Amino acid sequence: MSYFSKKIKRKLSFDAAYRKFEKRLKKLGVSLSDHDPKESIPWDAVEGSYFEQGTSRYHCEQKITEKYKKPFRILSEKEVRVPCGFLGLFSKPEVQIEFFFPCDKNDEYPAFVSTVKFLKANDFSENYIKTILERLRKELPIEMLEDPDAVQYHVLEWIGESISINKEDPVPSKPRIMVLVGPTGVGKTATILKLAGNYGIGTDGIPAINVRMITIDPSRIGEKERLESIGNVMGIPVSCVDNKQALKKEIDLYSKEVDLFLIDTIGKSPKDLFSIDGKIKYNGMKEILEGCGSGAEYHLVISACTKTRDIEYILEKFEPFNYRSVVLTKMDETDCVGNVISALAEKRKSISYVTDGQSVPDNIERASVVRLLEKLDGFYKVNVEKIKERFPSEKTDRLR
Ligand SMILES: Nc1nc2c(ncn2[C@@H]2O[C@H](COP(=O)(O)OP(=O)(O)OP(=O)(O)O)[C@@H](O)[C@H]2O)c(=O)[nH]1
Ligand SMILES: [Mg+2]
Repeated sequence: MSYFSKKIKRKLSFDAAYRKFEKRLKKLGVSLSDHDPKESIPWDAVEGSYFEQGTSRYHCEQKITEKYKKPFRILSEKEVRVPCGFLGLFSKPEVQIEFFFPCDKNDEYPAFVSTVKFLKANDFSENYIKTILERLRKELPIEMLEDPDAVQYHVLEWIGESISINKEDPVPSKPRIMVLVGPTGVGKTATILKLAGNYGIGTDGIPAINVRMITIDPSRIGEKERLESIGNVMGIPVSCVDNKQALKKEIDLYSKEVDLFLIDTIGKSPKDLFSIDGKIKYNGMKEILEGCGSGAEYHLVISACTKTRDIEYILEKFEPFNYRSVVLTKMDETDCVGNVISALAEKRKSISYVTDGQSVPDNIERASVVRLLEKLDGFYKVNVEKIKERFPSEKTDRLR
């Protein structure tokens, strides 16, 4: 590409832009006082000017619109000669226009303003909002930016695409061993009981499978009794172990008859997970869990009410457990799930189950994109059926 045909793009100071515009108005015989006030440029809002070159003014306008997707105003237009032909010996005319973007925020497309409002209201992180706005600018044609419904649909579609759902193994290992780890009080034990109830009792005509619950926190006052008393009601046995060998022995002993082992663990603050030298301590819990063998699936339990920064911290600190996905609890206690969606998308983690209440075994379901999208304030303003078609649930039953 020759020097002359390269696009010239430079920023001028406000004063320079002002002087150029004033000159141009004079040339056209228009004084600032008789200039249409509706058309008048907010002088204090001129950011600096830019140049674009094309075969015609219309061509330049098209290029600017495509490139920046925001309103602009033209300051000047002139003809330039661009070298062409053999060795650039000839030249052809082109149009060069000088333009600027008014800083007035209200001049932004309403679609951008409403999208930011929607994402902020739903607690999405700053980074996530930036990424969505970038996609709006890059991927939607200008006509679509003027259609609020189309914009809202695409924003929801992109949010949906950023949610990753954990894929179940088509043929689950036998026995399947699920271990729930996570911070204190997030609902690990409650989730174990809900899973045990749904898999062990069977739902909606789906036959029950053999389930056994194991807690590795037998010393905790009341926790073992809680599991045992609810386990008794549901007819699901519970074992208690406190070391690696005992856990391995328990699994080996029942592995022929049990289809699913659900392992409840000790809740700990992520701050207590590591000693100063960075080694995992966690009261030896990781070591005890080695008794599950290498085929165990780890799921990290997180409350949906946690702040984005804390979620990111928890996701990171529990990484040594090599968890395959996240169980989101307490969805009933919050109306904002943007925090969770942002953090999980950023760390590329998938979700396996969501829970939404204290009732055992009812308040649990397999995670789905639509289940999370429906929690967003403003979801029902879009074409819900179209979103459901776009993100169909893989399974029709509740958990399997
Ligand atoms: N509202 C609501 N409460 C829940 C949900 N899941 C669990 N809980 C409640 O949260 C509280 C803590 O639940 P647990 O299951 O004891 O939490 P945990 O993670 O086992 O706690 P630790 O063992 O102490 O770490 C209990 O009162 C549960 O009933 C949920 O989805 N929604
Ligand atoms: Mg517990």
